[in-house]
Amino acid sequence: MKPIYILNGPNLNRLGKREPAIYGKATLLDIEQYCREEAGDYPIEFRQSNSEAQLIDWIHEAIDMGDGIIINPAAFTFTSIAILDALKMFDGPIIELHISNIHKREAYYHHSYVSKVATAVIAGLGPEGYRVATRSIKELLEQPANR
Ligand code: CA2
Repeated sequence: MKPIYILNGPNLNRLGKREPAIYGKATLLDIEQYCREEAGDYPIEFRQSNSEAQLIDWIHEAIDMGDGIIINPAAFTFTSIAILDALKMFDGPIIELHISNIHKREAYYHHSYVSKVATAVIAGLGPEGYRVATRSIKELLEQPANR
């Protein structure tokens, strides 16, 4: 069993401190705990960075060492062809995750580059979406085609 990489993009280290109506009250540490509970024996690498380059380096690490990727690229979702290119090299399942329903929001949140390579997209379930994503990626990884 190789780890599931759970990667979080810019500003998500501030969760729980501002805009609880949109992003909920959970901190990123709370969310990491939800993922660990849901992952059980499955190893997870839970990380956050405000830097696009760092996220790309972690995707490269996941290409070499990981079974699956859950990624909330935050604002890079809508801007980063570099993250898209890195994710294209990953062979396993990729779940794109957003805490809010990006499609209900301003037009600049409507076009995701990452969706082009995502196996599945979860948006609008709040911090609970991370539990759903962790459960779902484990189920995807049980399917022989994804291993
Ligand atoms: O809903 C999501 O998870 C997002 O990926 C969050 C991003 C936003 O750019 C995406 O459209 C949707 C923004 C994260 C901002 O993080 C905050 C953290 C604490 C308080 C306010 C914002």
